[in-house]
Amino acid sequence: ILKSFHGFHPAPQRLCRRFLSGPGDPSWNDYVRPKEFNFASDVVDYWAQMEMEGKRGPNPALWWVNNQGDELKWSFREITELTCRTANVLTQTCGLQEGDYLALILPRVPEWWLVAIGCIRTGIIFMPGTIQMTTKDILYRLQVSKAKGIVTTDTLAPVVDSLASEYPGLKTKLLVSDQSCKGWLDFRSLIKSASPDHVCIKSKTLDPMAVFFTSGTSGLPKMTKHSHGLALRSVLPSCRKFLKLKTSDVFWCPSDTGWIMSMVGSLLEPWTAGSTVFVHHLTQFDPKDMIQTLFKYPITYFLAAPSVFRMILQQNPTSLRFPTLEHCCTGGEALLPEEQEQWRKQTGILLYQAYGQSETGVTCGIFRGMKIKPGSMGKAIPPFDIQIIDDKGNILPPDTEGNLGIRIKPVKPLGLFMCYENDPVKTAEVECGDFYNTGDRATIDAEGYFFFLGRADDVINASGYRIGPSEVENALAEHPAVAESAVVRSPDPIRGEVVKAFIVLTPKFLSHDRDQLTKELQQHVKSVTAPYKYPRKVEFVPELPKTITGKIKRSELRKKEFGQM
Ligand code: BCO
Repeated sequence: ILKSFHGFHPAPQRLCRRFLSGPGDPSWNDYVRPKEFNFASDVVDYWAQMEMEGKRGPNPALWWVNNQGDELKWSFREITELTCRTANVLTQTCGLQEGDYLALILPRVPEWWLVAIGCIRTGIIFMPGTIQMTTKDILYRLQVSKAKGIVTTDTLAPVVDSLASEYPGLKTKLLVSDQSCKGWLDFRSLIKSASPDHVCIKSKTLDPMAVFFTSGTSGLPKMTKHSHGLALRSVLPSCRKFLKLKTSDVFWCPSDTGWIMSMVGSLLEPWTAGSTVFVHHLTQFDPKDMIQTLFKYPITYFLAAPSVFRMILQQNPTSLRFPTLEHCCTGGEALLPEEQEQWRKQTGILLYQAYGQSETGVTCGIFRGMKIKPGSMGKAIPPFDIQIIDDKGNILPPDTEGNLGIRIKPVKPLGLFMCYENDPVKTAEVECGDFYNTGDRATIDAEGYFFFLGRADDVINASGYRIGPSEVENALAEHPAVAESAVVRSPDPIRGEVVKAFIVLTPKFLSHDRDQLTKELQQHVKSVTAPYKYPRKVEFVPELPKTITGKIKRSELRKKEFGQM
């Protein structure tokens, strides 16, 4: 569909010219806060312009492959044109407007990038979600956000249709598939006929851009709302120094498109630098596939959760000396110093740690070239001022355990989430004095390096997924065998932590085969909520420890798991 390239209206791009090209402007620093910013016009279109002026090499902006031998390469000029077309589909064909919510539930297909940038061009707030979601997860997200539109695949389209009576608010349903589906608009054919002429909105930096759902100790996932500031943060000098990406880099972040890690690692960071985003559309995670990919393609930069690195190492292949790989970065869960060392020994490449949350994006990390301290997740990345605080928000001295806090007063830094949408109580709960309390326990040393210790609450971090115990307990409660349950984290050599369920059986099931029942309950959880949350460990118990008021003492069970009792 890219026969001509004519509809591109380049924005003035003064902002990006000041930093993205040349040695940079000294007045461009981590604390500047331009009133307006839009990643599509300020970054994507900037690189498209550079391509037109012959100032960017021939490497693609997006390089997509799958296991069936399909391959696709798009330049920034093509991305600009296709996302202008997408913007027109979203607004003209679908009638969506700035400020409307759109659920974006796609696997790693190129259209994910088109819809995300198309939304940014139009001010439609997109909500990435994993394709592992089940009926209930999707219904909840639609209802709580009052989404006007959804983009998904033919696998999930029937699920969405089955929700029509419970959620009649969908104005538009876009299908990304080679097949058609009744009642759904065919995205692929629509962008072919849509006009490439589109004028990007002039978004204010603090206007909303995207929402990520994130789990907490209690209740259902919260809508973590981010402004365009999340994208602008990638342009700030410290973020550029953190990864030190070049236009010639080929960047691979295999994280699921539903998570902020994918947004940062497969879109914002590499495209800000004019690098190539590499995407391997794996339908099922397989570390052997990953090794092959790292050998086969000229990937220079690899960002993934620690579990991915562990699973690759566990394959014990003859060689892990990847021909083009230069830099590896990991985040999303804790990494042990031994694992870091093992990766270095086997690949010859240092494994740099970073830390972030759905609320914070990239927060701290080992900057490229900076001294690595084993087990440390690095230093604060400005404009974030990170401190270790007590429960009242007082700053604690070095080497003292406390909560990892990000200063929000007097000014909330760019890149930090705006709020939990429609939930002022939960938003206020995470404010602690002058800080946002991440809920993570850590220490800082005298040189400003942070060391992660664990969650302060009951949230489970299993192979980089944040899982709320009550989400799993609610799923278990729907099974007739479960009288009550308590879900906690439990250590695991590969996934760091896994979900463990302590279950009290209903009398009818007491005589059932326990192994059989374990499998049945695991399958049940996989079917009622996103499968990554299922309890990999199950223990049947006669009763659960409780307080005198009847509240389950998850902490007691957790401590037992970690041998602390
Ligand atoms: O292990 P099982 O086979 O019993 O079950 C697995 C899957 O097979 C299964 N499953 C997956 N998709 C399914 C499905 N079942 C039914 N229908 C589907 N559509 O469910 C279980 C899913 O668990 P998993 O995803 O943990 O398993 P897997 O495949 O072993 O993947 C391993 C990892 C390491 C690749 C995966 O856990 C992963 O990607 N982890 C990283 C998550 C991540 O990116 N986190 C970052 C969050 S953002 C952040 O932290 C902020 C940083 C700035």
